[in-house]
Amino acid sequence: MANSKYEYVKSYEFEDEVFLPNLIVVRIDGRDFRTFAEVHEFEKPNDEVALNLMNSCAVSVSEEFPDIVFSYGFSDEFSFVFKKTSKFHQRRASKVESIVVSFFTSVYVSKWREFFPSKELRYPPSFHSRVIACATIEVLQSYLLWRQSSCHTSNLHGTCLWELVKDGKTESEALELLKGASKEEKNSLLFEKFDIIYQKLDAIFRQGSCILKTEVMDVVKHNENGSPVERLRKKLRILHSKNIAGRSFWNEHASLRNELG
Ligand code: DGT
Ligand code: MG
Ligand code: MG
Ligand code: MG
Ligand code: MG
Repeated sequence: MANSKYEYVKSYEFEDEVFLPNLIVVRIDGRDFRTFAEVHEFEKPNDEVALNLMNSCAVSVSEEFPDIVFSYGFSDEFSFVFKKTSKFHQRRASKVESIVVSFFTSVYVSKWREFFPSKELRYPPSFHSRVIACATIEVLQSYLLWRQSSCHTSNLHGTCLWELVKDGKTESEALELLKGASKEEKNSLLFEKFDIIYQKLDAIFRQGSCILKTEVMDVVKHNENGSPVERLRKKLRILHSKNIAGRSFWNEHASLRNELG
């Protein structure tokens, strides 16, 4: 009903445009995934299939919304970074985050069977989301450093915890043992007691996953004489890089800097 006398309520909508020069980052995170992982018998501390499902959903999100130029995730979370000049939904935080989180969630459900063909999805998962407005690329790098350190900390802790439990401790005994232990102490516990060199564990667990657009030469067709015709194409790649906030990562991916700086 256009011009209805009730339309004045529209002016009560919450104004939440993320103004330039801020970069828009959306982080989604599984709601009560502790229970979800328990009910679906995910491997502890890391279920590689579940992580691959998360990564595959993040790739779908990046394909669906080309303004997303970079994303980083581990455990039950993913952060999506929009290019600086994005005008996606007039940069309205509530619109942007709700679109990302609802799309991610429905892809998670649709892909479940592909990743867990013999595991029933017992109940519908949900994810929460928030927007982080990063004023500069340096703030974004600090944000990424923070998330990747959380990945390290929680993975190191989780690896120790479940090794102790496998070794016969109860969960609360193991937690008590790990209370206040430093990173170094946890590393030596793994090495001395369980023969595990933490640095040798799979990078996907230690570093998390990032999704980047990279330019690759793709064969688009073959000539009559059989020689391949190549074109430069943007392709999404999943990497488990260390120190995604560091200089060498950002030098290596200079095009990212252009889209974000
Ligand atoms: P929230 O986010 O506040 O609603 O609550 P949670 O329970 O999702 O807590 P959060 O996000 O801080 O931590 C993620 C939880 O998900 C954590 O309890 C471990 C669990 N989780 C995530 N990935 C895996 C996995 O691969 N295997 C197992 N066993 N658990 C996982
Ligand atoms: Mg969660
Ligand atoms: Mg929490
Ligand atoms: Mg989480
Ligand atoms: Mg509508």
